Amino acid sequence: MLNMSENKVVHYLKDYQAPDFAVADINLTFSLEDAYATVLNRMTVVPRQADKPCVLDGSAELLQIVLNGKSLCPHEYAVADEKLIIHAVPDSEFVLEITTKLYPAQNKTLMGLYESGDNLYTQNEPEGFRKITYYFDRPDVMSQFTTTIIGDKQRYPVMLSNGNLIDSGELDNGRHWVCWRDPFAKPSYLFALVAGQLAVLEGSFTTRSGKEVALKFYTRPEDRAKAGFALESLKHAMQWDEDRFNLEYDLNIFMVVAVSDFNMGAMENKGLNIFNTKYVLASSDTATDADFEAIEGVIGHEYFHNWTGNRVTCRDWFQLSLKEGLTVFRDQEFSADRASRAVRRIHNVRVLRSMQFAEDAGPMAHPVRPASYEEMNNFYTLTVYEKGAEVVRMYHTLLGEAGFQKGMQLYFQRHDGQAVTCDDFRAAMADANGVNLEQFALWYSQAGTPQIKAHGEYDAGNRTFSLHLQQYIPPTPDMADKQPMVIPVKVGLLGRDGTSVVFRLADTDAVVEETVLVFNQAQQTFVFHDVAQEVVPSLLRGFSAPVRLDYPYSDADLMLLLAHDSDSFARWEAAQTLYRRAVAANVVALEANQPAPHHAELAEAITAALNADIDPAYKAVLLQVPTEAELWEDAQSINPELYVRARQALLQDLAASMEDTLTHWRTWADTQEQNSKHAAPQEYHPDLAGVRSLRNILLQWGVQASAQVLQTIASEYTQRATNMTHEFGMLSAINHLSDDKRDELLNQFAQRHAHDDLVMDKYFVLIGSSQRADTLQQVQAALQHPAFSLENPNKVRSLLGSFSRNIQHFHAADGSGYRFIAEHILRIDGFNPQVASRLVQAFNLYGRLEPQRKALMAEQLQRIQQHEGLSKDSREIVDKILRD
Ligand code: B3K
Ligand code: ZN
Repeated sequence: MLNMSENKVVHYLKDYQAPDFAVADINLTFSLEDAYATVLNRMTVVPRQADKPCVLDGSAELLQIVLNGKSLCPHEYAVADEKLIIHAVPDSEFVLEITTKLYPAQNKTLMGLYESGDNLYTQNEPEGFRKITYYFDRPDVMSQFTTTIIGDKQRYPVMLSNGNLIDSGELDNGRHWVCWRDPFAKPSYLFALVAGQLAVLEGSFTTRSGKEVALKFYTRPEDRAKAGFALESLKHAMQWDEDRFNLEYDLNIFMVVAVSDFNMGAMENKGLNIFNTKYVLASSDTATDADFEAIEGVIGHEYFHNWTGNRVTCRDWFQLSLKEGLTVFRDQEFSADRASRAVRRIHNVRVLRSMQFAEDAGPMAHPVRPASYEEMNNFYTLTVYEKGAEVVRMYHTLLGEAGFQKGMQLYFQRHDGQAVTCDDFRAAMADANGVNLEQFALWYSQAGTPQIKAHGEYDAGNRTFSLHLQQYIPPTPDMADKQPMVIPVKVGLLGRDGTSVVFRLADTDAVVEETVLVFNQAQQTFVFHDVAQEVVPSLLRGFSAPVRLDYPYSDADLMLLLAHDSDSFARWEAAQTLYRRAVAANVVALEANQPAPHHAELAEAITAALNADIDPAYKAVLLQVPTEAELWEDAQSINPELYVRARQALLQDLAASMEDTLTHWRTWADTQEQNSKHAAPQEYHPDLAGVRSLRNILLQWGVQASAQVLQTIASEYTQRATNMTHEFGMLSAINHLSDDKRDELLNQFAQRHAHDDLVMDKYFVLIGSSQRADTLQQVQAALQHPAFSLENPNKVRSLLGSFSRNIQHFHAADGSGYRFIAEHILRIDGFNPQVASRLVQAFNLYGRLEPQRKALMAEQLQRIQQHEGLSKDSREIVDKILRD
């Protein structure tokens, strides 16, 4: 049922119904003209039940409908609310031919078929295909697509679609045609078309069964040389999927097209991935090491979708995490197997905790499998992706690598070629391993971050350590009362001297150093036997579940874990907890108008960690103080600026105590790079990336400790700026300083890279995220910069997105930040609702703000809500926020 109150259409998971029609095959013919395109869609439709009206999704200009060769008269069909209803269709197979007319140059939504530069691209997930033609635009209708494209040879020399090129030819008037056929049945959201003037970088990969796959990367001609790293990443991904998941590529060609106007990162269309240029193009003088890593990760992610998403797809959009959570888990594992597993894990946890936990604690909280939505585009969220990946990781933690792979095999055996649900995935995991995963289903249906309260005691007489755990899942707007979940808690024990202490669990004879407790009741006590000495537990190792865990450690316990824990996550987490406590103490002091306290012991502990014999990339993450969102967690009546000041005060205090250590390691990092055994040390390489990430965070701390560091940066700038990791690192370190030198260097940067779209994005990020007092003015000025465009999502995300996350300025006490962002949301919403509604989520903290800011924010939210013609995308979000 649809809920039509307030003119809203709400879609509910509980209302799912199987489609009334199947499509045996679909033939699309695109004729590309100067100012428009026509699309002839000829499909063979098979009714699954008699007497059902044929309802197709679509919003394109409709030119003609032909049913079994006979053109339909207007009284034989109706068009309304993005639906085409054909009143009477035959009970058995029939052929439907629908012609539509599209205007790609005017399509600024970047969904459906649109123009960017002079080329044409598509984006159809989740519901873009209905902008192209009338179809059963839902993922459980899968069909074989054949696509013919006809266009001018000069303007569209390259014309691509899914599958294999089966034919092509010349026409009169300088036109030509191509025909592509995809042998694999797929839903409409995986359809893609690209046409235009594009250069190609080619490679090849031989699969384990000996099939040679042509790899083709299409870019603007001037960008071709920058696609080399992405091409190599693709080969690594293809190899890895064979080695780790036993999955081989299935077509003879794999194409990637890079486009600069794109609503998201990339799209896994069958055989024809379309990518934001940001995740394809890189050279070491224009891309940072982090950019290289992101490219490898996203190339992997989209490639891995070929099996987890395309071969087995989602029954409906509520099941999105079936493909996204699983594919994020796979790309995380790919990156971790490539290099620095420990640091990658920490990076993923940091994103989850600072962003997904915030989502879970706000108005948009929803389960990994949402129960309802108004606009599906709003549900491509951190919860579906990142928490979804944690849910998949928990199967892995509970079943082990071998058990997990058995589950994957059964999943493909059962469901290859089908559109299925998260329950089907869970059933495959359970059945392949002969285990019951009923309770595990709650991870898909209950929103909110579970909280674990833990405490423990050692009994010297019985040589036992008892760990008491209690779980609580906070209410979310969609659900008040929650059931206890299955939470894998990985645990080890450390003695007072920092060594690992072995133990035995009650039901076994095995003496072990580590175990995964299956915590599945509201409260539970786990007893560790034969524990030889008093211990400090190391909990939630590897971040074994997406929960908050609170154990009453003393600071000394945490320092012990920080110095000795063999689990790299738990060791890092000890430092995070110490930082959190220190900032909390600063908040209390600042609130009482007292100076923030000095944290001498913490400085000593961090110094010792820096001086320990550990990987430089790991040292770098140890120096990351939790983000403000992690610091305020689920607090109420938040004054965001107070947290910025308290965090800043901690950084200054620690940096001042550690100045010599910081300088020492910075010099060390320089020597490492200079004496590197790598032939081209300026290029991306995981080892050097680790060294550079350490150097850059040391620079950030260094700037806090001494003004001298700015001078050093200024004097070294030109020489180091040949490498973007250094250049961006230096600019980030000085970005908050009010010194004129900062502006000078930033302007120099903008002038030097004016021609490079992706580097200019970095310039806009720096402007939008600065803590300088004049940031809003600088952002306003940047809107006029010739490289800026409100129509380009990368630009909006760089400048306005970063400003909306700039705690100090977005939450300025006078409301100027809220007003500015609201104004721009309304400008963007008129032509690109998806980008606008992302920006609306900057206001998610509304319900938890202190009263004055809350009132200022309410004004702007109401202004958005009352805006005439507001998109349903933005409306869904703003309504939810104001209800909070
Ligand atoms: N599946 C796409 C995301 C589509 C987003 C639509 N708003 C990319 C990905 O997750 O791989
Ligand atoms: Zn994905």
